[in-house]
Amino acid sequence: MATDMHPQTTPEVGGMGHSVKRKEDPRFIRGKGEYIEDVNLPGQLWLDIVRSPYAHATIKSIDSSEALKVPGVLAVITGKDLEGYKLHWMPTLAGDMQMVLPTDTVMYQSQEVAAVIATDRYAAADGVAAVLVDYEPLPVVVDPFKALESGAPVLRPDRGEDKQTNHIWHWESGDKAAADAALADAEVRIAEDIYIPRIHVASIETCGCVADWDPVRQHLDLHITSQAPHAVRTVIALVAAGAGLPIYEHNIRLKTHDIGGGFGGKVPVYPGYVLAVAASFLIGKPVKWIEDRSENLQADSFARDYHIHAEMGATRDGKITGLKVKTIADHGYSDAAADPSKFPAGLFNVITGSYDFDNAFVEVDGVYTNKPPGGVAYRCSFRVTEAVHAIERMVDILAHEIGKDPAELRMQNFIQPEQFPYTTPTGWEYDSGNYPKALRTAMELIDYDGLRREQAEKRERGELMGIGISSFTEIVGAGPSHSFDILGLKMFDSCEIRVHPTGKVLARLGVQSQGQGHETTFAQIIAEELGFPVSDIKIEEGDTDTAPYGLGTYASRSTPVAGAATAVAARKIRDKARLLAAHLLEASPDDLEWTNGKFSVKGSPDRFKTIQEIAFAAYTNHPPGMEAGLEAVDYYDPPNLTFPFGSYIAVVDIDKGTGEVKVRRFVAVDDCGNIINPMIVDGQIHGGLTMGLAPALYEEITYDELGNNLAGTFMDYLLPTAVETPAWELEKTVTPSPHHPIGAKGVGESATVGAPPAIANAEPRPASSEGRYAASPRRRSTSRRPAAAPSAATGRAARRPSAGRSSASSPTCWIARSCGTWTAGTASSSWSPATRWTAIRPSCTRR
Ligand code: MCN
Ligand code: CUN
Repeated sequence: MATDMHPQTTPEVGGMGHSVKRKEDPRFIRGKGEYIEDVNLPGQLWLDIVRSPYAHATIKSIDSSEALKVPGVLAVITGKDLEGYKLHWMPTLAGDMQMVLPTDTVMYQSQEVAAVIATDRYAAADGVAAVLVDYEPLPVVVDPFKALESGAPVLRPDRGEDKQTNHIWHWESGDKAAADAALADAEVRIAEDIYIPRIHVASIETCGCVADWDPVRQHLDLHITSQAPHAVRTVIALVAAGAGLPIYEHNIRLKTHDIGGGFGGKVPVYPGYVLAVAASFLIGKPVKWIEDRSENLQADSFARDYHIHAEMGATRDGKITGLKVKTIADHGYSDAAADPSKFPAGLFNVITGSYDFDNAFVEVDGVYTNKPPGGVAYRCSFRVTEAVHAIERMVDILAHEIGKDPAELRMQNFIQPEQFPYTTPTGWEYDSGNYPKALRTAMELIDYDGLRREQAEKRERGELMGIGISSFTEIVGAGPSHSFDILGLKMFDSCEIRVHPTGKVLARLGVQSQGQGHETTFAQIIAEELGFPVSDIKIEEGDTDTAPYGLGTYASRSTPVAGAATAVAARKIRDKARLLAAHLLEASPDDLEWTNGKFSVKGSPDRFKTIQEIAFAAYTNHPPGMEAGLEAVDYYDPPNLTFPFGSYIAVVDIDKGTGEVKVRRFVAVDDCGNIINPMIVDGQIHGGLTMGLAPALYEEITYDELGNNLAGTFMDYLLPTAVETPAWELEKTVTPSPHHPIGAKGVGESATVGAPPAIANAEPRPASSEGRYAASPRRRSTSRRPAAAPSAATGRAARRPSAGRSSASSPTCWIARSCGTWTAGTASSSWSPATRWTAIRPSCTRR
């Protein structure tokens, strides 16, 4: 792999730039990882949840009597029970309110209605089936545009008299007058409606917890799948205080264990967690709750669901002059997004992407519908995926409109390397970048010119082949704390390092790995800074009793923030080590120099002390007046975010007979600044690309007009497997972040953010399709299949009937249909996964 960064340490030390094997993997591949299902405490009870089959209904009554007769069932908790403790509603991370359990109205299909506590999981499930709930169905609002119409049922009457509407908030950014003027004056003006569908994180481990309230010690142990354990601990303490419960923050200990994937879905606080804590508090025994797969797909926080209308102006020659974007954000019945307080639409206003132009205006309106609450980022730094998709589609549409090659158009409009730091018209300061180099590298690697020739020849023969480009800019690493907080908690992060006398190291961080390899990469940062071999460094996260306070892992912030804290803490240790070495060598600290894990006297390289010798001296031979020990902690508040970027090129072949789309090649050139572990970064990109392929061709949660979730199982929610996944071809460029202590930028989400538009832009362009782009009819109906009747008004929501995985070849149809030039055989049925892809797929309005 070509990087400009060569390791400075030996492979034995394993500092930055070494592909050190992941320290966590031996336990994972031997099945010795520890997940919530592995936590079983003496006397533990089980909690299972009664869920609504209706998307909107009044609860007339809940009859628990039959359930309580089920052997093993101990209690049934309802919203009315919680109301007594003021625990039936809870705050969301976005500052809205969400029900823990409803007292009178259910707001989406699969919403929690009651909790059953039993001695084992099977008894709990039997109890759930025996709870009788009498519902009175209410009109359902599925479409966010209809939700805004006057006369639409007001879904959240609880919000106060001045807010009797389904409109949640309006947010805007940029200069509207300037953008309007630029568009009015533009020689070329294009418009497009883009729907980024609702998708859902489907981690291997679903969400769950074991809550263990000890009434004697007045102590809560909470084993939980959380990406942000400290923040959740604080939220629990605040909610408990509001309810008058004696659960204080110093008596709450969260432990995460190994988390089987997070991807943004384990940032929110779900009712199940609160119910388990409440049940344990009431009963005084440990209570376990863990979702099954369908509950996970039907009730946890979703991502995306953005209806975007974008307009772009440019000169006839292709210089972009302005951009205007209006978006409707469907948040379900509650805004439970994990967005920083100042950014209700996340970082969506990074929408000017990799391009240099002056005039942009973005506005977003949040809307309530009868769907699960949320708006988490699914491997996406607070809505950057939506932004990148919009700008990358618009640039391609512009290229097509003016008849310019999309690569050439990008090169023409890129922010140039010498323009960094670059301030965008919506106010972000990009730290560093070299966009032309990344695109050139990708074009060379894939033989872009050769492919365009091949495409032209194939077009002559009537064959369909597409080449799609995406040159994205990511925005990761929240803080800085002056702008970024969640529920008022500022977004800094932390690392504490302790060097033991024998030269072994324990470091603890405020972030939380869910599979990203932190035990390895943060050890590598310490190895780089201090010279201890990676094998001598233990990294711990996720125990709130021991780790320093931090805001957790999401938005690829661990390396940009906690990674910086790690480097700074290590440097504090090195500063003290210098004083210790000076004492041991009887030299002045200023006369010492640091190389390869030792301090030596300048000019006398054989007079030195290794870091291990210094560590021993810190406890055995430190000078008078100096504190013993070798420890440091750093709470790092980044001066800016980091802006990783990349250029992706996809080549797709479409079988005209079957409509099957094959991603033949996919080249991904990424730049995340200095790289800590090239192998781990490649792994992150492999996973991220697959998660980018997923929404482009396979994954989507849809609802029928009754609010039935049509993709609530893996039979309908098409997670790509190895079969659908092409062999990714990776390359890197290295443009260090100028403000990060080790020059690194985050990378965990880049590929998911950058990949979908590359695949969408790979739409083949038959000669006949050249011409006008205009706004396509907005997709107003989310119904794709006949409504499934809700199951009997008791117990769980209906499990969706299987649509079969026969759709493996159907997703291709969107490309066929979008061209409007020919029809694939599979595109005729009224519903197919294919037709979902009005979203990420290109507009079908060209004629
Ligand atoms: N890294 C590196 N060099 C860099 C940047 C990163 O070696 N220049 C390494 C890091 O040190 C870390 C990994 O790559 O081991 C990812 O780092 P970073 O980009 O800082 O992202 P985070 O650790 O904060 O992880 C969060 C990110 C997000 S937000 C999602 S969503 C996602 C992702 O990571 N969820 C994941 N990747 C995931 N990977 C797994 N296996 N499981 C998840 O749930
Ligand atoms: Cu963006 S999904 Mo990740 O931030 O946990």
